[in-house]
Amino acid sequence: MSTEYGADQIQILEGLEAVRKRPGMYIGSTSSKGLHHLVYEIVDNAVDEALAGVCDRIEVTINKDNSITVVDNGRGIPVGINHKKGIPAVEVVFTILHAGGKFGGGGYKVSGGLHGVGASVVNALSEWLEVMIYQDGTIHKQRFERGKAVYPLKVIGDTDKRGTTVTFLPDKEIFEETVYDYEILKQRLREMAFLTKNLRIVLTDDREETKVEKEFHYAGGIKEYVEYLNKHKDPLYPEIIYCEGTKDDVYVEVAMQHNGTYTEGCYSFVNNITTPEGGTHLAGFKNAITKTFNDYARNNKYLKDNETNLSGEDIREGLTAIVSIKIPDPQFEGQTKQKLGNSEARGAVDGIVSEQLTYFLEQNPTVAKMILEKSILAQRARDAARKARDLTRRKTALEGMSLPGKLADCSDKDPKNCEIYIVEGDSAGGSAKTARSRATQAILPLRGKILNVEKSRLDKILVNNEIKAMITAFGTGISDDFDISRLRYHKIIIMTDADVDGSHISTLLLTFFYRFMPELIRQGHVYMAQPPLYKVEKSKTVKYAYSDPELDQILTELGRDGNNKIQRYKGLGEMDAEQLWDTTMDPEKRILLRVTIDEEESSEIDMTFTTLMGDKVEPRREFIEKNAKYVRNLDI
Ligand code: 1YM
Repeated sequence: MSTEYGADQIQILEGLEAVRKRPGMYIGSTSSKGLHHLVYEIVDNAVDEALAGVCDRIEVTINKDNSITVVDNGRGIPVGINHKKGIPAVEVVFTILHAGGKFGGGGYKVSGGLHGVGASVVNALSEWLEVMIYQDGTIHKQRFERGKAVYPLKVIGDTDKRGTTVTFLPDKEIFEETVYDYEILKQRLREMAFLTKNLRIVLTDDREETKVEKEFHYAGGIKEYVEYLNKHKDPLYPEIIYCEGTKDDVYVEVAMQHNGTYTEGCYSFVNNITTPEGGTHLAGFKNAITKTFNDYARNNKYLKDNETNLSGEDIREGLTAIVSIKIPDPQFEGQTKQKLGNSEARGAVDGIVSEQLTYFLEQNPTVAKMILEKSILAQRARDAARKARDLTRRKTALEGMSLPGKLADCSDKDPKNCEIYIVEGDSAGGSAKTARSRATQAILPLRGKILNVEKSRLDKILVNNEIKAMITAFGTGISDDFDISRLRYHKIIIMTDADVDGSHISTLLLTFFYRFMPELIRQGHVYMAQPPLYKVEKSKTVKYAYSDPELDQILTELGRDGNNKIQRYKGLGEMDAEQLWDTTMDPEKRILLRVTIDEEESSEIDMTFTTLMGDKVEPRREFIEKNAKYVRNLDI
């Protein structure tokens, strides 16, 4: 047992104590998100081995007790004594803060954002952690509890294998949530496998009766990633355009393909970490494709001398792209430290993509033709949309704000106090108008289904009456014109029936907001109302249940003696104004769910909207079946 504490060890313990005191500073949060970050920290070290070309298999297992085991077949963390600290290197890795960045340098260790803070943070935030190293014929092991070594590194046997195994149990004293979500890990591990060609990642969930196992292995790397993202969209051409090269020490890889939709899906990564806010690498990419396509269009007479250039947005309409770079010393900027700042990355991506894309277009004139024809249509639609918008803008300027006729506006003019209910159907809209608190609650009833924006361009969307009504009521404008400071209500509340149609309308509305006014969601202005599913009456007592378990609980409370009258609400229309107020609109009592976007998962969100709202029926059915438990919640 190591009971003698030298000065170094005291320092170590103080370091890890700091992590336990302020975990948020090291892993972002102690919610489910932070909990999952622990896994990525350990997996990142294993992926670094794969990037170094000395590891091709990583296994991640969720154990029955919600501990996590990560196994790799790399070189094994060094076990020799680190001379500076006087303890084995592996112990340094797990106990010294910021030792995540490898000593000696070299390789592409990530040092920005929440990542790369390393194994010592995971150790500090784990009830216990065990590491085993298979190296040079022997197995070494060490165990830690809340960051402290239980015993010094020891040899526990012989082996002919190579690699590192880490098992840890997140500390219940630290995390609000300690149950791992298989789906969340699955998504991130799939992404890592796409980004690291030829790495095999196996995820196993051992908590289930019959264990679940999934293997990710993509020989095509990011080319296969683009194929996957376009799976439910119709590709415009069969080829995946691919550029690769190294310039100024920056390794650049880009894969792209257009599809028939009107939305852009460009995702960028630095050293395998997603950069939702982009940065210099993404800017270099966008610049390269705008310039290259315009040059090609001029040289090949798609654009006449007197016609204006295609804009970047026109060219990126329906484009799915992955931009992935590896850079030795990434600098992250911005509030969330997720935006790449290195200027050499811009030049490297721009140079490599410009050169290789020019060559590709010359070799593939039919593909070039399809992309340019689509871009030119996009340009025309954008012009038409701009004219339509200018017209409405001039109108409002001349005639003052002309709010939609169906809107029952509130009297308070301070947006902070105001909310707008978007209500499905005229009859529910009527009850809501009677029920509301006139000072702060506005009601906008929508008739029937709104336009599916996933299948239309902006010019079509702008003539749709329901959509026009929302845009004018919100006051913000739309798309490039959007200005959050003009928002007239700080709460936008979607209120639909608790059935399939209602959830379809909610999804249509959310798709519209997500595609054309994403800031509304990002800044937390969009909510879903939760109408009750049941009303239970017994003599003078009236109770409402918002879920089946709640109904059960209420029936137990009231006594199950046959005198309970249960009414199942099929729609908002079945409630009178007073009931609607009591259950769904009274700010004192109602339940509102705030809609949020996890930027790190935007490629998955995009897939979900395409699956739900796109043209293909089969993937939609699959999605609904896979997510049946959620759909059932909506469709009782
Ligand atoms: C399941 C987690 O951590 N694998 C892992 C980590 C390291 C190495 C190999 C490694 C790196 C190097 C040399 C090097 C790390 N080593 C260090 C440090 N799997 C997991 N596999 N030899 C082995 O980068 O030079 C930190 S991580 F700092 F000790 F070298």
